[in-house]
Amino acid sequence: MSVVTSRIENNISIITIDNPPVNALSHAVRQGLSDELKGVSKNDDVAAIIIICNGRTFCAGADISEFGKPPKSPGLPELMAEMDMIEKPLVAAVHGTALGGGFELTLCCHYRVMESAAKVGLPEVNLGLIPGAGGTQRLPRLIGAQEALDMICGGKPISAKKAYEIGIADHISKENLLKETIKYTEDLIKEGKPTKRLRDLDVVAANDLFKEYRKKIAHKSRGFLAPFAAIEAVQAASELSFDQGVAFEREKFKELVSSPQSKAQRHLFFSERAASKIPGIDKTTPIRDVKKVAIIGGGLMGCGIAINFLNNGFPVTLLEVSADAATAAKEKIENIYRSTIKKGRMSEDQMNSSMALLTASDDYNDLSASDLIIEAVFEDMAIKKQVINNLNKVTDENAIIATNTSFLDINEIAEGAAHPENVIGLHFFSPAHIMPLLEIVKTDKSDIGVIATALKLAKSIGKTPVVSGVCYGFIANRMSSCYGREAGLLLLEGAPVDRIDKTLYDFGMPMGMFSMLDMAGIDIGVMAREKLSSEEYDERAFSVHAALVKSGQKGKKTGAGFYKYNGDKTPNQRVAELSAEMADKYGVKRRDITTKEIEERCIFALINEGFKIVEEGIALRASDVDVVYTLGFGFPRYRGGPLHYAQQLGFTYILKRMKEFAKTQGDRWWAPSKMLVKLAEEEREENV
Ligand code: T1G
Repeated sequence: MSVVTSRIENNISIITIDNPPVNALSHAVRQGLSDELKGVSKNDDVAAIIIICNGRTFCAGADISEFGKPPKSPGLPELMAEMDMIEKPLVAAVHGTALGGGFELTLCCHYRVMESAAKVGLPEVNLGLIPGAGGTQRLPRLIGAQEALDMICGGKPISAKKAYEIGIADHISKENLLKETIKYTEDLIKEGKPTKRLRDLDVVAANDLFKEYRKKIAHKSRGFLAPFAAIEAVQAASELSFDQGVAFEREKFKELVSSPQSKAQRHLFFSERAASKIPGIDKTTPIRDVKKVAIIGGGLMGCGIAINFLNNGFPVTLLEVSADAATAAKEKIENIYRSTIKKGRMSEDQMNSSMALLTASDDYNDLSASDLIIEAVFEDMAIKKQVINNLNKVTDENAIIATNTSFLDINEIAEGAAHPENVIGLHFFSPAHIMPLLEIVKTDKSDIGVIATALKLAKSIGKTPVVSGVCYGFIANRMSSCYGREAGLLLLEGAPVDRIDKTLYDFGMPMGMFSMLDMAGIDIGVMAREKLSSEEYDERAFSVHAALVKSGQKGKKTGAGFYKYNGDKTPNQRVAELSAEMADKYGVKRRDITTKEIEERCIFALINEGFKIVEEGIALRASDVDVVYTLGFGFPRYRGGPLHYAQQLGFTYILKRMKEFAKTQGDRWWAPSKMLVKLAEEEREENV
């Protein structure tokens, strides 16, 4: 059955694309469209043409799985050049999300009818690309260069309402998209409306727009190639002819599609979707019906977690130790909403409808009707066990009990539950209502249906889930502690704190290790390590941290930590003194350290631990580790995550450098993971 079919109704040809799951513009679709369009444009019984899609969405873009393979004609640019020759009115009927090449297909049409809930967008920058089928040339001709840059460099879809306001949509359908598009097209024919080819229009661009735009995105797009290439392409649209501009765009696209950055970002696109594919879970796995949610603990995390559910329509009961504390927690949530409204990210109505779903309580009996209870109390095993004990008295065998613990052993927590099979870890990242990652930690006894329910819930609150086994720190924090260990040792070895941070920032991390510790609070890690034995972590590496906290310098919240925060942010001189003192105490040799060593010691520690996590079965696959570290700690997406980056850099090289580090550091932390050794061997065999 062809993925593209057509029929004629009242001298209008209706071409239908049917290529599940998202009508990606695969070769079969492009060929089918080309054939159908050639046929109808010559057919005298056809006065106008509608392009529509079956299924849940209009074309969601080029078929990303075809990238990197030999191109098969007709490519999208060829198809669109053919469409530009059509003399009959071409109308796109858009529902769902017309993205990338799908949106570009609509721009090749002369008119666009959108369903009121539909969206259009050019997300190519999220894949390390720019629109490659004329989008950078047609869109600015339709809506002006400024609006076009916002859509292309931002990579975010816009609503049908906005699309209509800025001139992308010509008509919004309220009831039946096809019927209303046919009616709209009949009117076009009656009124003798012309074909409206965007290639014939000029681009409106203010002076200095492109120079100013480069400055505007400099911080957010730091290190990425595609957003700046997009600016060049739109600038070309304002300076060159249409055909020259399309040629310019094509060259830029070809450069990017074969770049390591785009390969890395496409890797993450598929990895984030693969992470939800869990052995033993399929469409037949029983999913529990979660309607009511309870959160225990109204601290920063508890409130953030509650907001995720409130924003997605779940009634939430927030339990605290007293009525006053419960009221204070409710006020905390309201304050978070108010600051979100101030940033223009939500309306007063949205806040009110979310707040209407919130009940604050200090009585465990109020949780008895909850289907999911998430504890976010103080990070102390005894306190968490007490919570489980209390829950045993008020919940039944249907309630899922989740813990937000970052480090504690969830198997141990589950032991105290009346139904251990219902216990799972839901590890959110602070700020919990903003960070997209959710680690779903399965215990030895977690029921498969509970895991499947958690996966579905994650998506319903807009999170990207990754399943982890139980170990100290699960995936993200376990890797982060290794990265932090090397940064701490480098400090003792003589590397200044701001140089370590700048090196990691220049690598692409959102901020250096010590800046991040100051922001989160140095005391959190210090308290967590107090429960560890000296075998479990390197005391030397965190000795400066402990000394700072002991002297009350806990980070930004106390005005001083690794940096001083008195107006501007400057390195805390006390840190340099403490580093020397601790180096002396632990007999750590001080020396000049290269930027390269700083970067590789920290990043390779991440990589080695990541492979250990996979080989131990804590993570199901290497790409899960990449998803965790890019979404959880901002590892630069244009490097694809620590393990994808390792592959691009070369496993053999990493192993060689780790051996050199072992010579100076000892092999306590630099013994290579078996998986890394195996991958290096395979790499050498491939390169023979
Ligand atoms: N190509 C191939 N497969 C795709 C795909 C695509 N464009 N989009 C989605 N899939 C698969 C996805 O891997 C998953 O597969 C299934 O469809 C459901 O996706 C020339 C060069 C459309 C908003 O970047 O944003 O056009 O895991 O789980 O949550 O200028 O998919 O089931 O096997 O994400 O409902 C530009 C990418 C391409 C859009 C739907 N387009 N897709 O979200 O479902 S480049 C994009 C999405 C381009 C042109 C350029 C989302 C979605 P599986 P899903 P969803």
